[in-house]
Amino acid sequence: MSHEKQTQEFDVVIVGAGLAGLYQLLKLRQLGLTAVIIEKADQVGGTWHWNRYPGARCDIPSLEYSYQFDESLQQEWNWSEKYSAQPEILEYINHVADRFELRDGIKFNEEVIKAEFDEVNSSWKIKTSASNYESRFVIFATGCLSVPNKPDFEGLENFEGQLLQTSTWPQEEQSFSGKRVAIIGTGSSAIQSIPLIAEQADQLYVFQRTPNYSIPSNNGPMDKEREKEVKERYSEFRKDNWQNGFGIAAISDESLISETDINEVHQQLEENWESAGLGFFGGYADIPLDANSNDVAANFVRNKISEIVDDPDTAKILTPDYHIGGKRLCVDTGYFETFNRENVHLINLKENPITQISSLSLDADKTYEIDTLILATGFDAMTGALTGIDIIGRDGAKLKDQWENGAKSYLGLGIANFPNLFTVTGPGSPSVLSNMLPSIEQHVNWITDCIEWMNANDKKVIESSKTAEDNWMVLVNEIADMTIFTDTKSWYNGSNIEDKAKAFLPFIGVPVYTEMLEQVVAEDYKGFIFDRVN
Ligand code: N01
Repeated sequence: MSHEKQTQEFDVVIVGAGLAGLYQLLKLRQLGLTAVIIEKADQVGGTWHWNRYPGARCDIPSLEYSYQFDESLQQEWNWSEKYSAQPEILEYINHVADRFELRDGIKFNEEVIKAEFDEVNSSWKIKTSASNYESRFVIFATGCLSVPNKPDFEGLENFEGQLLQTSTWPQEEQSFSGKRVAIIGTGSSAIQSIPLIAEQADQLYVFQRTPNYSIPSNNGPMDKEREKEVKERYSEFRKDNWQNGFGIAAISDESLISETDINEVHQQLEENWESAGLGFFGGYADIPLDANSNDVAANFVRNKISEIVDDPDTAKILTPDYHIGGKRLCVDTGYFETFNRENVHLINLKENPITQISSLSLDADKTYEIDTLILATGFDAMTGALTGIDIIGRDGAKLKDQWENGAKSYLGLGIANFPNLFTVTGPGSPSVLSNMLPSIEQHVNWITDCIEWMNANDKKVIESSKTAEDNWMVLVNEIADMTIFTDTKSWYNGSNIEDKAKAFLPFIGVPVYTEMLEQVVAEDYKGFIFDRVN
C-alpha cells in the first residue's frame, strides 16, 4: 500500500483561520469556488486564540473592531464592554464561524510548511504537516503579529519554573498567587497584563528595555445609548471612520498644535487623555507629522507619568524619550499606577541587561529568584509568518530570499514572482496603522472581486509587476518619511528583530490607500500582469 499522501484539490487554499481567513472562505464560497483553510491551531481565532494572557483586549472600541459585511450580524451582536476582552472576541469569532457554517472548510492542527508554484500547470502545490494540496490560488491570511519573537537569552533553556509567553498563552488558567514572577518586555501585551498579574503575584519584577507611552483606556460596560445610536446608522458610522488617516473613529481632528493656543492644546490633550484612548495620537493632525508638535503631546504624557508614579526614579525609568506613537501607542487600565504597589519592581535593562537565566533565577543588576518567567517580547511582525514558510514562486524564487533586504509588495496584496498568491493586509498596506478589521474586509473584498474579474475575463494567472512593486514601496517610504514614524526603533521597521532588514512596512493613510486601490481596479488592475508569457 502506498504511503504517499493523496493530494487534495481546491480552487483556493487559504492559510489561517483568523478574522481574515474566515471571511475569505465565506466570500469564495459565495463566488461558487472550492476553498479550504489550513490552520495550525486546534480552533479558529488567530491572534485572539493565541493571545490569552490576563488583560488581553482590543484597544479599538468593539463597535468598530467587528465585521461590517453582514448587517444582521452587526445589528444582533452585542458587546459587553467598550473595549471587549479576548474571551468575548474569541466567542464572537466562533459565533461567526457557526453562523456562516464555515467549520467544515477548515483543516485544524495542520501547519503549512511549503508552497511552490508549478509553472507548467499554473497551480500552487502546498505541503502541510499532515497533507498535500493543489490549488489555483493561495491566499495568506496569516496575520501581521502572529510569529512570536523569542529572544535568545543566555540559559533560557535551563529555566525550570513556569515559563510563559504572552503570544502563546496556554488555554488553561494560570495562577500567580504567592509566586515571584518576572516579565520581560513592556509593549502592549505586557502593559495590559502587568496590572492583573501584580494583583495576584507575591512579587512582580518588570524587566524593561524601552519604556512605552500608554493612555488610559477608561474602559467600562458598553454605553447602551451609544450602541443604539451607532447601530441606527452603522454603515454611515463605518464610512465616516474610514475617512480619517488611520480608519479609527476617535482619530479625526484636523486642527494643528502648531496653530493653536498652548493653553487650549493642554485642555484638549487633557480631554483626550480622559476619553480618547488610542485616539490621543490623532487628537491633533500634526502629532504624527511634526516633531515639535509631537513633543508637546509627548511631554503631556511624560508629565502624567511623573504625576501618577510616586517614586521619581521609577517614574524616570518609565518615561520614554522618543516620539509619541513612534512605537505603537499602548492603551491601559492602571498600568503606571501598578508601579506604586510594594510588590512591583522595575528593572532598567538599558543599564543592566539580562546576563543569565538559570533554573529558578534571572541575572541582571542582581540575581532575582523567580518561580515564573513571562516573555512579553513581541513578534516578528508583518513578514515573519510568510518568511517562516518555504514559499517558492517563478524560476525557483524563494520569498525569504527575495525579502532578505526588506519586504516588497504591491499594495500589500501581491508580490512579484509569486503568481496567483495574495496576502491579506500584507506589508505595504495600512494594516497595523489602521483598524485591522475593516482593512481585512477591504482586502478580502478586493481579492474576491479580482478573482471574479479574472474568471469573467478569462484570465488564468495574475502577478504584480516588479516595477509596480518597486514604485509602490518607494511611495510607502516617501509617505513614512513625512512622519515621525521612521525615527524610532519599532517593529514597524523591523528594529525589534536583530538580523531583520530595517525597512518601514505599513502604508500610512487609509483614505489615500483606498483611493489608489480603487484606481488600480478602475484601470483593469493596473500594475498587475495577467497570463505572463516568458
Ligand atoms: O510586543 P512589543 P507586544 N530583551 O513588540 C521587549 C499589538 N497588540 O506583544 O522596545 C529585553 O510591542 C521590547 O523592548 P524594545 C500591538 O499592535 C495589540 O507587547 O524592543 N526586552 C518591548 O518592550 C502591539 O504593538 C493589543 O526595546 C526585549 C517588548 O519586549 C503589538 O501587538 C494588545 C527583548 C515587546 O513589545 C506587539 O505588542 C497587545 C530582549 N531581547 C498587542 N526583545 C491590542 O490591544 C524584545 N523586548 C489590540
